[in-house]
Order: sequence, then C-alpha cells, then structure tokens
Amino acid sequence: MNSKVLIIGACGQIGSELTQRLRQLYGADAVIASDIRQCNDELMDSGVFEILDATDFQGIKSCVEKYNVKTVYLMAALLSATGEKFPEKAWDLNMNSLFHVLNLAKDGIIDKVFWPSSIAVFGPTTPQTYTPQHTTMEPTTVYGITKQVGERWCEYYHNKYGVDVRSIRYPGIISWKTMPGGGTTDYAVEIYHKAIKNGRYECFLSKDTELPMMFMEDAIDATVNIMQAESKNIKIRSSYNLAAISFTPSQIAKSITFHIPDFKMSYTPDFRQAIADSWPKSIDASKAREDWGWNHRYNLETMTDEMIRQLKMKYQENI
Ligand code: AKB
Repeated sequence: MNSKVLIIGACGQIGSELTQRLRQLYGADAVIASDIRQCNDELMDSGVFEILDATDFQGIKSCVEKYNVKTVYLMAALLSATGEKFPEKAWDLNMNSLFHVLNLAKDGIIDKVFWPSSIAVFGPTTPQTYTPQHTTMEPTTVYGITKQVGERWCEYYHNKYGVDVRSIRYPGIISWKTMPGGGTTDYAVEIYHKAIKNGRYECFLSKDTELPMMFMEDAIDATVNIMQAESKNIKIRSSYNLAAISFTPSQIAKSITFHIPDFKMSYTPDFRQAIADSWPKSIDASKAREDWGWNHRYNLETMTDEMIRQLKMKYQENI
C-alpha cells in the first residue's frame, strides 16, 4: 500500500484548506482527513475521513497503521482566547497531541511531522517590531506557553532522536471558506462577514492594535513549501518566523470601505486586547526566506479584494 498523509484537526480553519490542497497535490486517496467531529460536506465527500481524538494515542496509532500513514500534519489546537477560558484543556490538547505524534516518529512508525506554532510564543518582553527569529520569548497566554514548550520539544526530538519535524509560527490567518475559532486575530475574518451581511462591525480590539497577519493562500503555500523542502535546508527545528502583512483594525476597515463605502466600524476592546498587546506588530521572516524560499503573494488590498469577492458570492448562493 502506498504511504499516506494524515491531517489531525482537518475541520478547522487551516486544516480544512490544507486538506483540500494536499488532496489536489497528492491525490484524494493519499490524504486521510480526521477530526473529533464531522467536517463540512465538501471535505467529507472529497476523500477518506476518520473521527479521531488528537489526545488519544492508540486512536492515532491505529489510524496511522490502518492507512500506512508516513506524514502527519497535527493541526488540532485550542487557540489563544479559548485557551484562557480552558487552560487545562488547552495544555492537555496542545501538548499531548504533540507528544503522541512525535513519539510515533521517534519509534519509526511515521517519517515526517508538521506542527504549527504561532506568534503567540512571543510576549511583552519581545521586541515588537520586526521581531527576530531568535529573541526573548516570555508568552503570557496558556496557548503561547504550549506553543513555546512545543517548539522546544520539536527541537529536542529532532536533535536527540533525528525526528523530521517542521514548524512555522503562523500569524493571524484570514480566509473565507471556514471560520476561525477561539483566536485573538479572529476579528480580521469576522469583519468581512459582518461588513457584507450587516454593513457594520463592532471590533473587540482597539483601532490601533497592529498585528502580523496573512491570507490563507499564503499560509497554505508556506506549509506545503516547508514540508516539500529538502531536509538539509530545514535548519531550524523549533519553528520558523513567518510574515506577510501587518495592519490595524482601522486599516482593514479602510480597505473594506473601498468596496463597501457605508461600512461602519466601532471598537469595544475586551479581554483579547491584553493578549494582542503582548504580541509583536511585525515579524522578521528572513530565515524562512533564506532556508526554504518563503515569499508571500497577498497584501492588504489584494486580500480584501478576494475576501469581498468570495464572500459576496457565498452569501448570494445562500439567499
Ligand atoms: C490566535 O489568535 O490565537 C491565532 C494565532 C495567532 O495563533 N490566530
């Protein structure tokens, strides 16, 4: 049986689009999608799907053996805002799922692992602009702590056991197919939906809160590129800084008014403001560029054009 790819957390914002891209690249039969719940019809109908709990080692191992899986993308995680509400659950899910997958690689059952880290590994003592790859990291969220610790474990498993694990520090990801869930950067997706449906949006961050962001197409390209790169080119085995664009809520609102002139934005910061304030405003991704040729394609304007175009069609279809 040919070797296969397994995506754990395939119903999430990134997992769902990654699954479809990998199915296009490697063939529908070669990519096993899994999640703790059923996904949308498009994903469920496009290839094999398994219900899988990312904290269940035996469940993951059985699925890997059943399909002769050699590469695992571990996309299941509790994000920053939800993690603050359920700290123990965030620790349990984010850490144990990683150990399970790293241990399968250590035991030679799988060959390759992708694990997403995040800009949440940084904290208030980190330089906020053009944040370097190697710098002070004192995360203040449970999610950030799990990602920081996870990075150390990835590097440890690579150095000690030769595990081929690859990772990138995703910024906020903006997409139109699947909603994000439980993150601090989610406002930058919600805003487009509300702009089209209601013509207004109440933002939970203040107007000048600048954060690193990226359009989904670029995030998927980065994920595929780092996984396809030759192993010798992956010189960082904790996680790579990744960057595309940075903007504030008022700047994204302005880009929307170009398409929807009457769009109105108001600001009512909540607990997520403190999380956003602890994160960088922009990121230095030069190591990813040097080592595996990272480059982004979308800026704020081209991303807004695409979001508005796609969401208008999507809402039109549902009328
Ligand atoms: C979040 O806001 O928690 C995530 C992230 C930046 O990792 N989108």
